[in-house]
Amino acid sequence: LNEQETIDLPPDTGRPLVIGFSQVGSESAWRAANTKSIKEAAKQANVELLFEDAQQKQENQIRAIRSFISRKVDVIGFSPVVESGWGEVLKEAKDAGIPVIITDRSVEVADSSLYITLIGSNFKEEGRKAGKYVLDKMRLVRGPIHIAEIQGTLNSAPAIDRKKGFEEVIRGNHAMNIVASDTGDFTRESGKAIMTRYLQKYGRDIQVLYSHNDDMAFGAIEAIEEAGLRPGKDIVIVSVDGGREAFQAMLLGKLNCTVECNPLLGPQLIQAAKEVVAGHTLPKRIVTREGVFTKGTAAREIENRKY
Ligand code: GYE
Repeated sequence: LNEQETIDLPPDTGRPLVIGFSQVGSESAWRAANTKSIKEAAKQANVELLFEDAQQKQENQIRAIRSFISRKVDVIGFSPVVESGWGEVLKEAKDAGIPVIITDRSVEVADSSLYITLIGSNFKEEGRKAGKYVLDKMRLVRGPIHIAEIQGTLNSAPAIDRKKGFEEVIRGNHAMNIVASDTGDFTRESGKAIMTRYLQKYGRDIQVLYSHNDDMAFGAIEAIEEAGLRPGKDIVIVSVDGGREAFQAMLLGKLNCTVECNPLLGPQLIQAAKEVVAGHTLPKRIVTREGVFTKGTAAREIENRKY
């Protein structure tokens, strides 16, 4: 170790770092992979992790954060289910001198000093990537093109931004029309229910489905098959996340494209927590690197999938 590094080391308190983490829920395969990544990274680093699953309810997250404050954890981590309504509880953490690291979903707060950093994806960019795929895929089809959208959880950062990014790109082509856009909860169940309703209302008029995550797309695929249509053929389907099951669906020809959203944030979270406790300054935003995969590249890529 050189001198610089020794100076930066935290005082050795003789006890492991304690992190309280409030997770959104267990709504999707993405979330399961994210939870596993965080737990494994904590274990590997010998960090004591207090883990709470909020079951997609903001009040549960606020309660968990308050309990972490009263237990005097070293660092609080959390993935906010919705964007707004965090000012008060984050102020409580700040007043208690506990640094907060946000992962995955962003918060909307007037005072950005209420958290240290946000580690996660650029959801608007994911929406743009999905939009670009649709523009390209449908370029030879005569318009108007009817697009159905299944949004993620109402007021969640990924639902807001995946919608915005997608619209921004398809707006450039007047043939593209979003004819239906309902809010689901990022679950397979709600994806199926919403798609069933869309099909009852629009039937064969829907040419494209944009789903804000894989799980809702899988539910929609079931609904499309039950209606006697061929997912991936009669309806072009693009989703976000890029989990293994999406690759399997692409290999079966039922899903056309998935935009990657990497859930494996555990190592970065633990690293950031250690650095913050050591007194290092972190960038306000740490963005994960991601790609786009289609039916054409699925066979080559599926072996590399870690989630
Ligand atoms: O896309 C979805 C999950 O916040 C990025 O939440 C995450 C999203 C992910 O339920 O599958």
